[in-house]
Amino acid sequence: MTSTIIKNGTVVTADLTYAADVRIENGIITQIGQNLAGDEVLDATGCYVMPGGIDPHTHLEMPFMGTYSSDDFESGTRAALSGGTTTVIDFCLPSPNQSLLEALTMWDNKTGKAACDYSFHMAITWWGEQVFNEMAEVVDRGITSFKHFMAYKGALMVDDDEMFSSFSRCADLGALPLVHAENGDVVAAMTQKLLAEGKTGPEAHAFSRPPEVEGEATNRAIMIADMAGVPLYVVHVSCEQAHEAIRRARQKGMRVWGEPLIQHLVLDESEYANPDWDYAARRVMSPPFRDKAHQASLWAGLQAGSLSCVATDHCAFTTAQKRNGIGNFAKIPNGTGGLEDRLSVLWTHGVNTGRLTMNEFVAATSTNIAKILNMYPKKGAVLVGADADLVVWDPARSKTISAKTQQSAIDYNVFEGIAVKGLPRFVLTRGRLSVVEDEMRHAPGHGQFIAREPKNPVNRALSQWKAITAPRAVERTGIPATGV
Ligand code: DUC
Ligand code: ZN
Ligand code: ZN
Ligand code: ZN
Repeated sequence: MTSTIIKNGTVVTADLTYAADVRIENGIITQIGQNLAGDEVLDATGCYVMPGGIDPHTHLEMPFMGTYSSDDFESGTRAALSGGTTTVIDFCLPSPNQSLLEALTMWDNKTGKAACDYSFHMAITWWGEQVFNEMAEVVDRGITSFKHFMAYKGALMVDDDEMFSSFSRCADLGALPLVHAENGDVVAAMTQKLLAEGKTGPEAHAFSRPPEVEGEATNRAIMIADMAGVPLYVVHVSCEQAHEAIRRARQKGMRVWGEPLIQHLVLDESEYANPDWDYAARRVMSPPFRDKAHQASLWAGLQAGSLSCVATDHCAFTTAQKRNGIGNFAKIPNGTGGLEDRLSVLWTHGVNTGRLTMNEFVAATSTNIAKILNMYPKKGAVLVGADADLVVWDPARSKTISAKTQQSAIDYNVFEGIAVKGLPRFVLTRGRLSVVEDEMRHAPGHGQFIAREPKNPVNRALSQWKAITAPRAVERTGIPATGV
């Protein structure tokens, strides 16, 4: 059996930093120690050997707002690998009334050229007995997290009764509910008002979804999760109001996790004031970029541990696609890219500034989500037996981010012009050397689906805690909650 040795590096995990060599055989880490020898040697002198990044929030080739996001599993996973991300969790999005299992087959069929491993979250976009029943099968197929959109009224949005029914079902299945927390009714009303006032440009997108709509929905989702007795993961936390709700819930003993995006951490609402329509529209996403006070809140949350994982919500649309919204901001496809720049931007603005330790960086980009989604220690770890998804991180390499050199299929980059210091020297996905500095050596099709086990704990505010005397049975039958 051939072995690869990553030599002379410093291993950095979520809890330890130490000098060691790492042996890889058959895609697995088989030894960590001193003075290891093997067939192929990768020189990590001056570098940190870290678990590859896990992006828990991508939308690859997703049908959305009348079009498809432009990075598919080929370009998307290539972009991920180029920046040191070795696993992506994508959203399977059934259309209203579509079978979850049928949607899953459609998503499976998109992944043939994935170059890194991937998993799915299943979105609950409608509710009924069929969805209730199929959720068990989805869990059996290794998809143990269910996303709920509290926004996109008339399209993806679920009501509170549907959300409570689905959260309760998640509790019974040991699955984890996720929420996109924005009050979709209020967003829809504010959108109509702005358009009626003639405010049709991309800057009005931000006015249509102020922090309050996010704070309200985050609070509501947390309370509904508490009543359903299930943990909750809040995606793209962009503002203090949402962060505050998560912080308070955690302080009460509730298992609630928050995910800021790298975009919200470094880009702010002044981007929408750019008079160039294309420039501003390329930055239209939901939730929108916020002012700097909200950014400070997100950084504080990462430092203090009230926010857990940094993601991208990578949902890339070309300028031509964005132009569908000329004359009506509500028709600009929502989404930005970030998959290939997440690690270098977070390292530059987090570790190099002293806001995050290297270990906190690993926790926020890889290990925490691996634990939350039950992929640990197969993913998110540098341990014997773990998948050799590794990034050999060179803190001295630098570049200026530019669309000209990116892997993503779109024609711009929201981080254009940002200088980063800290980039991969090597990236390995299940032992396969896929990136050597700027050179891509990835293999389309190498990526595998990662099935996950259900095991999420009961969630209760401490104020309501009652001892549970027997483990909760996994309920696979029962009367579907009504409330369609
Ligand atoms: N927000 C976006 O900006 N894009 C995709 C979906 C979402 O919730
Ligand atoms: Zn969302
Ligand atoms: Zn989103
Ligand atoms: Zn999203």
